[in-house]
Amino acid sequence: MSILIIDERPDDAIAVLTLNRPEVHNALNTAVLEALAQTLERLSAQDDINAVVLTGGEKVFAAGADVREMADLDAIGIYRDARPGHWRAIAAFPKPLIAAVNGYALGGGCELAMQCDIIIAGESAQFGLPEINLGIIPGAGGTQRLTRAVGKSLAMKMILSGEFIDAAAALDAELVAEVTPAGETISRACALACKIAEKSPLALEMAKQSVLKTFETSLADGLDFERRSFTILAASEDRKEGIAAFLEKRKATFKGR
Ligand code: CO8
Repeated sequence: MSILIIDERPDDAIAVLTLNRPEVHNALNTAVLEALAQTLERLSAQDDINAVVLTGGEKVFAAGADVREMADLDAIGIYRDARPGHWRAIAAFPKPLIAAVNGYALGGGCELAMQCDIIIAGESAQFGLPEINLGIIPGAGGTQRLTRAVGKSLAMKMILSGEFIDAAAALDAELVAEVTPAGETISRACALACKIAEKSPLALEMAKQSVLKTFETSLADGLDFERRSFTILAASEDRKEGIAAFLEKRKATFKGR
């Protein structure tokens, strides 16, 4: 059985990727991260896919880095590790990426969910960065992305104590966009992905880049980036089609040109 199940749905212009190492609670070893990075790189070049949903199991999204694999790495091994490259490739995916989280999203699993653009959580979801219990700290962006998502005090509490938060608290803290009833997380994430996938691929990519700039730049530079992206889109066929469809009271058909 594949460690990453890939379900491409070109009719809906989405793909659903499922982490599949249930025997170790979907622990993210190098092979899973490599498969995920390579799949996203391939999907980024595929015109019939405009959005991707990433999910795990019913009880566990992912319980973090594979502790057994990590245990054998010394400092030089970690320095030469292939995994940071895979994490960067995942972060560079240009299309909308939605995490559908049920159960535990811990350590690297929480970091993976936070690398997605939107998190939809089932009622059973639990988020945590328990690395402190192992005598280490988050190593795939957790200290940065959690703090930006939920603010300093809650991030400090979670990172310093290793305590988890449930789906309701994650919604309160704006770590997730929505909480769904049990059993509806993936269908809701797919419905949202389908809705997003109907939009102009160019506009989606530039909107994603512009929002992500918020975390990298000053307001002035971010506004400048947004303005340039807005201007570039004025040259697209999709903009003409979107405005014409609105004026003609019909549904737009975007081509990504
Ligand atoms: N790695 C490897 N195996 C794991 C992991 C993991 N992260 N999590 C669970 N497993 C395995 C267990 O060892 C167990 O295997 P076995 O049956 O052979 O003993 C099996 O999965 C089932 O686990 P449990 O029996 O523990 O199941 P429970 O339901 O009792 O508990 C928990 C579930 C709470 C999820 C518990 O398994 C747990 O606490 N897991 C570890 C969570 C954790 O510490 N995560 C952080 C890991 S460190 C990290 O993510 C750093 C990221 C840095 C990335 C850097 C990239 C460059």
